[in-house]
Amino acid sequence: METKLFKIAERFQIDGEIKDIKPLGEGFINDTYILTTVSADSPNYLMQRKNKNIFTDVPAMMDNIERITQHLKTKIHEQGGDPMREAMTVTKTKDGKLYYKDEEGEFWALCLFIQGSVTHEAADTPELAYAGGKGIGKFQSMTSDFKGSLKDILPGFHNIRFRFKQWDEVLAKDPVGRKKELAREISWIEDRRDEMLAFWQLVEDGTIPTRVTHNDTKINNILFDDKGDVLCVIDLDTVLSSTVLNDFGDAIRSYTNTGLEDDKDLEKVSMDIDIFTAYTKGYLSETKSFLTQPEIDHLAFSAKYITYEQVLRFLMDYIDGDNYYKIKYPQHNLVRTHAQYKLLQSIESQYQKMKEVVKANV
Ligand code: GN1
Ligand code: MG
Repeated sequence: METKLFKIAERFQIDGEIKDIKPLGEGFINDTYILTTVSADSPNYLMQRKNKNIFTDVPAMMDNIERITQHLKTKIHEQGGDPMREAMTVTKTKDGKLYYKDEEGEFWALCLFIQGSVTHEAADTPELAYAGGKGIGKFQSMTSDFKGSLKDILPGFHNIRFRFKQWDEVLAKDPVGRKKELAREISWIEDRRDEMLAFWQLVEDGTIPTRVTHNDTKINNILFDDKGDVLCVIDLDTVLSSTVLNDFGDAIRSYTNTGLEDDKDLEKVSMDIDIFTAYTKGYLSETKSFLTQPEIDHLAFSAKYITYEQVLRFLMDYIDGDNYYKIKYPQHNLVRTHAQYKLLQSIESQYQKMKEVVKANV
């Protein structure tokens, strides 16, 4: 594997001599490596094999990423910031492409590793949550005047009508016979179907506008500096045109969880209202000037929406026989389903309070 990785890396415009390439992190979708160079004066890189089963048009995805990062860099430059540290930089291949397709048909891409940056797996403090909220808010604010159009590389990604279509198909098929043991879990989804569709209807009829969105705003997709300030937003694979509410909701799903996304101990899982408050304050400090009233009115709801969608997606993958998410053990997707449902219940029970927090910060 090592030699193969070296061979692939050599296709790219790397500044310096490669020292080693090691696996990094635990993404569910792509395989990520950190490429270090020999000299301390040369940068290091993040190298990824993009999951071509999920991203069926990697060239279009990389094109989206490049256009957004170029837009961000221009903005950052105008505002006197450092475009190399405050935005991701895609490293091209020696023949000027944004990706390399190997002999096996796998797609690879490289970006610069930002020296001194750190990631967090959990928002342990309100300060960190506030900084994360500001980070996503800034990303949305800087892209709010993006004029180009993004290719829809993941049709229906956070679209619950589309997810129900997939859901209905998977349930009708029940390919591995798991449905019979899951009546309770299935009712969690069905009981809320209308409520979720009513929200999505507002996106479909334009009451809630569509803008540039990140679509995977987990805390580990933000780079911080060693002082805890946000440097930049990474993992732009899912940048799409959608509602910014998805980004807010997904961040709340990730930041405020007092347990793990796949916690087996449900006692540990709940929504921390202090973390919610801090994230919301940070987020709105950057976005309240351009968000519309319908967007603001649905911020708290978006946390329910995205967490619900995640329950559905994990459960659907379990019923489907575990084809989408990487799993570590046979029941993993079911454990994830239960943990995310516990989080959803906690969000639902604190919903009024969440709405008040939003109101107090606009
Ligand atoms: C996936 O790429 P990663 O692991 O950050 C998924 C998200 C889910 C998340 C659940 C393209 O994100 O939508 O919310 O897992 N990404 C894709 O943790 O499906
Ligand atoms: Mg990620």
